[in-house]
Amino acid sequence: MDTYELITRNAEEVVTDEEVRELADDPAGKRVYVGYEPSGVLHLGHLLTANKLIDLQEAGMEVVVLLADVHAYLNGKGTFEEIRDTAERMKAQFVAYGLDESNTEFVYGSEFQLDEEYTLDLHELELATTLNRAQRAMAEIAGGETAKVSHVVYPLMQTLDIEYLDLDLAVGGLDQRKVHMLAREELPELGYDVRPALHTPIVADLESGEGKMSSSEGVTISMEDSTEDVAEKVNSAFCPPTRDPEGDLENPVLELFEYHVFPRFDEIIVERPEKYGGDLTYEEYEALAADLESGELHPADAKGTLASYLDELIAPGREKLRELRS
Ligand code: IYR
Repeated sequence: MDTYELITRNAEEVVTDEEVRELADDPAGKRVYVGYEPSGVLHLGHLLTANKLIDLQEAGMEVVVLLADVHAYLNGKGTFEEIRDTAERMKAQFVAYGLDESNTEFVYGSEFQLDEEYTLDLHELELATTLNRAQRAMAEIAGGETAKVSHVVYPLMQTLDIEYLDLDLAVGGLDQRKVHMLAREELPELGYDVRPALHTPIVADLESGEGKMSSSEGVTISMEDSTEDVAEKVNSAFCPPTRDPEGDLENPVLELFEYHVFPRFDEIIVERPEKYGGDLTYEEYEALAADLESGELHPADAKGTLASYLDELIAPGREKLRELRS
């Protein structure tokens, strides 16, 4: 796979393609980041962007994980102390998942976001941005109808993070796109450069195939799940024998194979008894999806296989959590 392909595989959107191509021409030492509000346990939503970070490490880039403690505080996620404790646990789970500490820089937001220079830049951005503009940027993250002042400060700080962490590329789920668009507009106002962004898709809810999979609503898989929990959740997932179900529906089982399993394993083996045709081996997502559509691969076999690979991916993080709690 060439570097541009590796950088952009499974991305839903890059802004702009031209800027990302330029990065792909000379990726060594370029700094990329994702920021996460610390929350209890890692779930598949966090792991989707973490997979992208692993791709970018493989492409030779330097990865920064921002443990966005101040952002979580602004978003009402608890006392500052609670958030810091959660961030520690979150970091340990990322490391267990494969973001090795020797080539990943973990930064707490509070390490630089409370400095005088940052604060004065923030106030300058507050002056330069209308309330309406900042609120629109947050539409898919938090705030809504009852937004607090903190919710409009939040995207302006996320904008400044890109400059203060000296980044070349910002990565996030598609729900971060409006903040990244705001950053593209506002950074030049302060005399700073515009940076490209890369957005990962939002995976559909496991049970319904609709909307988005999240920890707050519907079913997701997290590092707290046992092997049996994973098997049960995947087993009750929506999995029609097509990659493109009608209307707004998605096939979440195929999405999980595409975004979570294939990027992390060289080959996928579906174990089947001889009388049902014996084992199937796949090196590429496309081949598996095609077999599900043609009927060669039964949804039940696809689910069983998905559950065991997902279980393998979360096992080290689950172990780490147990250790931290004992
Ligand atoms: N807005 C993110 C958290 C976050 C991301 C980045 I990139 C930052 O610089 C700061 C915060 C979320 O919704 O989780």
